[in-house]
Parts: sequence; C-alpha cells; structure tokens
Amino acid sequence: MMRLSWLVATLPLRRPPLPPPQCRRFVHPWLAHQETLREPAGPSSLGNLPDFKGGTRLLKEAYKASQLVTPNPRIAHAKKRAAKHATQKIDAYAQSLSVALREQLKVFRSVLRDLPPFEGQLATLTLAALEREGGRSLREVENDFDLMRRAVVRAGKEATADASKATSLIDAKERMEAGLTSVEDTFNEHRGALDELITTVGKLRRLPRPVGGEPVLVLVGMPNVGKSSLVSATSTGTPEINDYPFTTRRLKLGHVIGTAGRYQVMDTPGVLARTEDERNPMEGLTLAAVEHLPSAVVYVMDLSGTSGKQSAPLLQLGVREQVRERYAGRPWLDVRTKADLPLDPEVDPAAIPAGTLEVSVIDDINVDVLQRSMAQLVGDEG
Ligand SMILES: Nc1nc2c(ncn2[C@@H]2O[C@H](COP(=O)(O)OP(=O)(O)OP(=O)(O)O)[C@@H](O)[C@H]2O)c(=O)[nH]1
Ligand SMILES: [Mg+2]
Repeated sequence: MMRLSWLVATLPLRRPPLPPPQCRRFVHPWLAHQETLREPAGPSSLGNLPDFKGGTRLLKEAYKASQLVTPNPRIAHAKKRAAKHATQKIDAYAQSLSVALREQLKVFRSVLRDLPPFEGQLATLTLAALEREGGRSLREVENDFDLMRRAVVRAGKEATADASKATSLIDAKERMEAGLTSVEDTFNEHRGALDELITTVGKLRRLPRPVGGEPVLVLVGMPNVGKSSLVSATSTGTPEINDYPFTTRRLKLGHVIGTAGRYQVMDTPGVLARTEDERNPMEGLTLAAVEHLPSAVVYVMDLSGTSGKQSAPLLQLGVREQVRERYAGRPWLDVRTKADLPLDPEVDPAAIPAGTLEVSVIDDINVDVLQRSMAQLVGDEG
C-alpha cells in the first residue's frame, strides 16, 4: 500500500490560499464620523449618463423601422393603399428619429437632476468652467438639440402630408422617397447639435469620480505652488506640471495603495485670494471636493516666492486661514513645498503654521515623510 508520507511528498507544491486583502476602513475621527453620516448612494451617477447613439446609428435604426411598414392589404384600392403605405413609412422613419432623440435627452436630464451632491456640483461647475473657456452653455446645446428634434418632426409631417396626395402608384413611390430624403436631410442639417451633446455627455462621463468609501486627500493651494508635483510624487496620478499658474484646470485623481488600506489623492485647480462669491467655477471645483467628499485637506504652500505674484507667500498664508476656517475640524496637513529653495525674506518664519512639513520633489526632501503623514491623516498608519 502506498505510504501517505510518500504521497504527500510527491504532490505538487501548492501555495496556501492568500488571506483576503485587508481593507481596513479609515479611522480618522472626522472621516469616521463622515462615514456614519454618509448619504445613501445617490440615485444616479455621472457613470449612468446614457451612451448617446450617434447620427449614423439613429438613421440606420430609422431606416429599419420604416422597412417594417408593409402595405395594408385591407385597403382594396391600389392607389390609396400605395399612398397610405408611403405616409406610414415616412412617419415610421421620422418617429423613430424623434423618439430616440427625445428619449436620450430625457434620460440625460433625469440623470443630471438626480445626481448626488458632489457629482451634481462637479457637473455644474465643469460645465460652467467649459463655458467660461469659450464653450457653449448646456442650455444652448440642449436648445439646439430640441430644435433638431422639432425640425425632424416637422419635416416628417410635411412629407406625410405630401405623400397622402399621391395620384398614382408611381407618384406615391416618388413622394415616399422624396419624403424620406427630406427627413434625412433635415436630420443631417442639424446633426451638429447631436454631436455637440454627445461631446458634452462624454466630458461629463469622464469626470473623476472618487471610489466610494475610500477617503480622499484633497490638495488645496494657490496656483503654481507645486500641488500637481506632489500628487505625482505620492500617488498613481500623472497630472500635467508646468511652470505657470492654472495648469490644472479640473479635478484629477491619483490612488495610493498602502500596507493597510487605500485612499485617493485629488489634484485641484489653484484657489486665489478672494472672497467666496468672487470665486470662479475652477476654484469652485476645488472647494466642492473638500465640501462634499469624505476628505482630508493637504494645504500646499510655496513660501519661496517663486510661484508668481498671484501666489505671493503672504497671500498663501491668508488663503490658508480662509480655507481652514471654512473647513474647521477637517483632517489637515500643512506642507511647504519647494523646500530646496530659500524662504522668501518677506515671510516671518514665526508666521509659518506649526507642524508644517517641508518637502521638495526636486531634491527629494521629506517625500517619504509626506507619504507617511498622508497615510496617517486618513487613518492608515502605512
Ligand atoms: N524648485 C522646486 N520646484 C518645484 C517643486 N515642486 C514643483 N516645482 C515646480 O513648480 C512649478 C509648478 O508646479 P505644479 O506642480 O504644476 O504646481 P501646481 O500647484 O499644480 O500649479 P497649478 O496647476 O498651475 O495650480 C513647476 O515648474 C514645478 O517643476 C519643488 O519641490 N522644488
Ligand atoms: Mg497643478
């Protein structure tokens, strides 16, 4: 009989099953509190925005719908049967287009209306920012889209009225073909409106939506102070970095998978020294992220005086006070970046907030300490 020890020795080595990944929840008191307060997941999400069908597909579907219409054998009179067939075919074609357009717009509007607070603001502010940058407002885009649908319906009605006047079988066929062409031409004439709405929907669908349940560290600071450089040095994020202000114009997410948990790092557009009601939509995005997400703030300052006039060190310290006051009690970390450069003589060292971490991504000063501090901020001792 085969001995058991021999059998065990000849079995292929099998790894013991891996323990389930440790997904420890974040524990910072404020964040934990937020977690208990968290609203149930919103009824809709930007990810639910309908995948708008393009013009070519809609035309194909309309053509198929019109092909399904057959002459009614119960109409005995051949000329009348042909005229009726022509009107019904045109009607099916135009209806297919107009119903598809109406339904797409309806779902789009209802998803936008029911977004949870952060996504709602994200959508609104992004659209407002796009408009400020020379784009058209969503209302204008929607209006054009609606005009397109109405024009298609009108063209369909005119063509069916015309087809109903057919005087012979050949005439009915000709009027039917002319009618279908007229609806198609009208659709194509306004097709830009559909394309524009599809582009807008695409932009909204691609907006960064933080993974639910994972804390977010939002980097806040004035323009050009080095926020994106820190996101890039500490997370999977690969934001654009440039030596001029307002490089970052939208929210961007990076991820960190620590030894005991995961969190997200959010890069943001710079905020300027001004009152809340003067803020533009780009700054609104930054503050909406802090406001609505289970977020901790990493306030980034460049006190070397090399970030440009708009981000003079004293202004940065002032904005810090303003933001800190607005989000009192929020987990908070002060970071002085570009620590490879000397302090601006304008800055009184005593005015630098206690506990500020000095970091340089250029000389690799304290980047590892920053990573640990960020992990601790969200409760992951990393
Ligand atoms: N000397 C030095 N320069 C740095 C450091 N970190 C960033 N910079 C430079 O500062 C400039 C701005 O960096 P960004 O990371 O784009 O700054 P930002 O705050 O994201 O800028 P905006 O997106 O425009 O608000 C770039 O030229 C960086 O190379 C640093 O530690 N030391
Ligand atoms: Mg940036």
